[in-house]
Amino acid sequence: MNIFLALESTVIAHGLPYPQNLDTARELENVARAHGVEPRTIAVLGGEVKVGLTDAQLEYLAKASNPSAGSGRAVMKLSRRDVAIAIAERRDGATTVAATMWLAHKNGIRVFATGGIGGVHRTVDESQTWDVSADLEELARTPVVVVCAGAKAILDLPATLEYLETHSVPVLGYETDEFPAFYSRSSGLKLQSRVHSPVQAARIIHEHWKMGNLSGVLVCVPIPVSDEIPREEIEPHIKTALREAKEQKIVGSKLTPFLLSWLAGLTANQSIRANVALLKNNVAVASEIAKALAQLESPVA
Ligand code: PSU
Ligand code: MN
Repeated sequence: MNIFLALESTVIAHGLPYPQNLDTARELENVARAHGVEPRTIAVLGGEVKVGLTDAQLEYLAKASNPSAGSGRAVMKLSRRDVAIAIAERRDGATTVAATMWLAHKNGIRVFATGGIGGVHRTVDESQTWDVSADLEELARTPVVVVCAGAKAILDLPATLEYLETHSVPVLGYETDEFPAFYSRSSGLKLQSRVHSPVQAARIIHEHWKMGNLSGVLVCVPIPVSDEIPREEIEPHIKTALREAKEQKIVGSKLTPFLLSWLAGLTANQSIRANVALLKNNVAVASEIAKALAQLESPVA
């Protein structure tokens, strides 16, 4: 029986610069395969939902967002609400965590690996409105496991955790007691439950769904020690990026890509190396969870 792992495409088209995005997209698929799992990178191309991309399609998506290498056709950033628009208008689009979870679920895929989920954005001052990622809403209503390195550190992490609690989404720390902060291993925020193995995570996930819950489960894996950017080092850069976004009046779906690219500039690409490292690590853990879950659901005699 084949076991599948969903991968998102926003990180390729809007999260990382070319050519690191293409190398990373390929590497992530290879990490899954090395663990005996079939990767399925999800995107919309020419108005068609693709669950699994060919190497040429990965390359097309990675280059499209690059002004010098790309096709000149803008790739949309698709959250769940945007998918129908992309289909009707025959557009190309990269799927966020929210859209990827939903499309994975519709296609019978239960485990999904990403870098960091979207969450509740920070506000620099009271003149800004609240910005809450649709990723959180999707976790509340779609039964897919999302393996991540926490929520991006550019977000309001306490508020993001509160939201998940309100919406009854289990949040499991993988060999950690704390909600990881994407670039950094610790945030100071305690988690509800710590698991030490893919099998232990799979048992909780299995019971969660067996009881009829419709929500997803978030598994949080801290970035590997060797690639971590300590909190006190990244935090001043995040503050600078947030101030810049406010000054340039960047809002809505453009905000996350803007902040990530500013951080890359401010850290001389250290943030990109960290992002790639945690993605690979998450794909490895997610692949093992996918196998353990499949084993629980239909045990081989
Ligand atoms: N994590 C990354 N890079 C990214 C993203 C997450 O390391 O580019 C993307 C994901 O696709 C996530 C999206 O779903 O950013 C969140 O965007 P927003 O805050 O607009 O919902
Ligand atoms: Mn938003």
